[in-house]
Amino acid sequence: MYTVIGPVKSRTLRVLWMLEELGVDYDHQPASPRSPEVRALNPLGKVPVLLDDDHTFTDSTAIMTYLADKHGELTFPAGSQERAVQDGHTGFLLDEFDACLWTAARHSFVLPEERRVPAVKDSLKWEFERSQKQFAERLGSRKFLMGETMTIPDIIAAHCGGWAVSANFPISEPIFRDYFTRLRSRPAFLRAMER
Ligand SMILES: N[C@@H](CCC(=O)N[C@@H](CS)C(=O)NCC(=O)O)C(=O)O
Repeated sequence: MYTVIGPVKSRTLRVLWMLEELGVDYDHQPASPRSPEVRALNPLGKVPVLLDDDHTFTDSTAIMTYLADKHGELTFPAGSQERAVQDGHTGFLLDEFDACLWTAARHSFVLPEERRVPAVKDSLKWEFERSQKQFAERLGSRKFLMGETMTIPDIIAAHCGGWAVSANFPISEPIFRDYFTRLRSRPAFLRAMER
């Protein structure tokens, strides 16, 4: 039995969504980032954390990769050429979408107040718009980034789409908006959101 730790309104949603897609049983403890419960498992205080028997795993991408490999779904097999392409999409999304949104969050409410530089957000919004164009080129007319098969980077991209909307980052690419709206209407996503 898996236990997922972290609130739905965080990157924990990626793991909850994946487990719902896999149709696997799990417990969910919505402990807050930096809470004593989370720090006891991850000294950085970051979520998500996954408990699997005696093992503790951190980082949403590492956890999703573990689950996808273990269950043989939502990924191409390790060592395949498709997997290298898939991992390239994952890297792009972490560098260009996640990092941008996370830097904005740091300068809004994560860093100590005296260390925040709110003006950086204008530049990040510009970068995010540019990255959406690059995303649209990657996706083309495909259903998912890897074609007909939904994989880990689709979960990251669609999670970042919703994150961008709630952080007031403009969605400038209709292709990106249509894509993440479609993914976020999947029954597994809606079940994860109900947590
Ligand atoms: N790369 C990590 C980032 C984890 C992370 O920063 N999580 C946020 C919530 S979405 C957090 O716990 N922040 C608390 C902090 O940075 O102190 C992942 O993908 O899991």
